[in-house]
Formats: sequence, C-alpha cells, structure tokens
Amino acid sequence: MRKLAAGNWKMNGTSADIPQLEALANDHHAASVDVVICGPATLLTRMAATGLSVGGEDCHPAPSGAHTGDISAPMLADAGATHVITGHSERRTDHGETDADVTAKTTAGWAANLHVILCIGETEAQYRAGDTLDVLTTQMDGSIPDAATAQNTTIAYEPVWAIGTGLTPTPQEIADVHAALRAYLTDRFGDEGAQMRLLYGGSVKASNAADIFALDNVDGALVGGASLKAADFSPIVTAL
Ligand code: G2H
Repeated sequence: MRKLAAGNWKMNGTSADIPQLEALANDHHAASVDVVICGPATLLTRMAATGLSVGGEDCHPAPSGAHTGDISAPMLADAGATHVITGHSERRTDHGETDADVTAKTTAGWAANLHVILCIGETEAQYRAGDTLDVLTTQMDGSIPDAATAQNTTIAYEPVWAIGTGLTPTPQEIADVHAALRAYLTDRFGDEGAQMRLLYGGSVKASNAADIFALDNVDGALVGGASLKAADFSPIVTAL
C-alpha cells in the first residue's frame, strides 16, 4: 500500500497560506507517497487549486438540509476534496460526537466518494489505567462501518494525550498498539483489514517522524501543528 502523509490544519489557515501550499505541491508532486492536507472548508477550493489532494476535517451525516453552520460530504467533494477526517478527538470532545455519529459521518463521506480518515484514540487517564486497547477496540467496534475497505478508509490512531502536547508514546508503545490494531482489522475485515492504512497521529514532527515511520504497521501520519508550515511538513513527507 502507498503510505500517506496527511495534514490536519484544524481551525487554522487563511488565503495567506495558499502560496506555501503551492510550494509544497511543487516539492512533492512526484512523491512516492500520498500527500493530503485536510483544511478548513473556507479554503478547500483554493487549496485544491494548488494541485495537492485536500480533505475536509469533518462532515455532517446528511447530504443537505437545515443544519446551520454544518458542511456536508457532497459539499466537500464539490469544493475539490478527496478525503475527509471523521471521529477526531477534538470533534468527539468539543461537539460530543459518539461512535454512532462517526459511523454515520463515515458512511456519508463514502457516499460522496471521499476517502475517510477515521480517528480513534485513548485519553491520558485511559492510557494510565492500562485501558488503551480496550478503548480502541470499543471505538473501532462502534465507529468503523462494516463496509470499510482499504480503498475507502484509513484508520488514524491518535492518543488524545499526545495531541498538540509535544508528548508521544514510545516507539515500542506505538508498535504494540499498531500491531493490535492490525490484528483487529484483519480479524474483522480479512484482506481489506490487512491492507487498510494505519496512521499514527499526535505531535508528529520532523525530528520524530523517521523513527515512527520505521515501525511495522505504521503506514503514515496524521499531522496537526507541523502541517501548518510547508517547511515543517515537507521533511515529514520526505521521511515516509
Ligand atoms: C492530532 C494531530 C493531528 P498534532 O490531532 O490530527 O495534531 O500533530 O498537532 O498533535
């Protein structure tokens, strides 16, 4: 499978950031890995015009309707998106999204021909209690629809305590969790699960990317803060 370097701009980015995306597109147009930047809906059309693959950061489960302020998956696709993130912990925390919501959003993303980057991750308390794998299993049971394939879905493991904190699990911890996730996916989805990309996310930066990417069952990264500047993101793409 091709590896994936995915950026997640979160609630950042204005039109002033487009030129550096053009530079990123130029640097990596022939990359042997996939590069996608998930950004704010306000910028997607201009981001896509750079030639980079772009994605939404969330979508509503419905294709249209009376949902003030929400963005649907068909709208993202219309703006040029090829990907969408679902289940990010900031959505789960800030907006109370449940596993059932994530399932519905993921299905909506597929219906709009978007590749879904579905996020799971444990909190610091759950990590300290040794509950990581139980939590992740529950999240995968509840949020990954049965129709998931390697073609339509990528799973991103993002320990909540590592997001934007500068903290990361040890390489051994990441390897152990990813091995368990792979076993789950293969058991549930067979060959599709064996081929489904597994990203690590949480304080990935140029200085730790190579060590993380060297691990078995790590097929790329979902990168927040270090995706905001091409100068920070480009070395991460190169490290894949
Ligand atoms: C985790 C990650 C991107 P950061 O949310 O999804 O953010 O790299 O800033 O920890």
